[in-house]
Amino acid sequence: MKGDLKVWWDGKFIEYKDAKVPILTHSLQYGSGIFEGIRAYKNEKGSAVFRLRDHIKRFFNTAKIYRIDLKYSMDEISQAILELLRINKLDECYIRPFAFYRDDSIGLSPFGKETSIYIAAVPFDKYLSKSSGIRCKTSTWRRINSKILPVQAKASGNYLNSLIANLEARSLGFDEAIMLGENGYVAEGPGENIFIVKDGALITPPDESDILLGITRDSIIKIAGHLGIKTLERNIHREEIYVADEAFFAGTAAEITPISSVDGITIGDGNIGKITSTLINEYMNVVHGRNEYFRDWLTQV
Ligand code: PY5
Repeated sequence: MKGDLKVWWDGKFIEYKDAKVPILTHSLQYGSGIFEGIRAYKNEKGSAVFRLRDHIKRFFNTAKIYRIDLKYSMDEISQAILELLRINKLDECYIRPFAFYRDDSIGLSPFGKETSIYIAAVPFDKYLSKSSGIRCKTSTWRRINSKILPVQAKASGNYLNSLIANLEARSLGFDEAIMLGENGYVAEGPGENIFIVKDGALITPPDESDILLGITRDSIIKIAGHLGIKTLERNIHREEIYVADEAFFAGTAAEITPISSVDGITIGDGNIGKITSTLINEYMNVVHGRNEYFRDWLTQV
């Protein structure tokens, strides 16, 4: 399937199968890649990329943190993404811009070494969703924090912390992990932000809780506000999820994924709650261009 796709690689469109790196590539050895995850959705005029500018801004911020010179402007990368979707004739897809140190010497320091960027776009359906909601486990692994790594940077290395938590949860028969921060409060999922619903309002961990400030999280807070649903950004105790009325994950890949149980405890009555389903419905309206109010979030392909 990917064999028929083209990717953008340092300014050129090439075949997916020709996009290869040496096995000793620095970013493969040491996790020094940086990336974004973006989705495009169909709408009545064709398709559009959701919150492209915000994702590109975060990509450039991550690059700055890791001293990667992207060599292209934000506008050039954005145009490359749109052109890639047109060339591959993709409407609904997942877009992965990735920058990395392509040096293949053994040394750890990438200082001053050459970098490359690629952009891949692939068809991608639901990430975690099951019609019934997912079963989560509180991880025994803590979420990384700002004393250890830049949590606002979307860097490959951060995802080993995500992966170890996900592997633990999956090997015990759960669908996904929930990670606590250093202080014991709820932080986020391995690749998703988390929300709970209590007494008609949303509660989500705040910026200070060392989460990745997700673009979906921000979209949900704004969409909920527009629907008259309040969001409190505050620390969440682990046990607050157990007694929440509803809970869900939010992320580009996960979109809005309802959580039906945590650590074997059923959330609410175990069915997808009213606020969660209202938000899923409105989020889908927004990304598919059926909500005029949030139309600026879409960049037409
Ligand atoms: N927290 C973490 C650790 C994430 O990796 C992600 C996104 C989010 C929160 C949500 O951020 P956003 O809403 O900006 O996407 N994860 C990626 C995604 O594309 C990768 C998942 C495999 O959703």
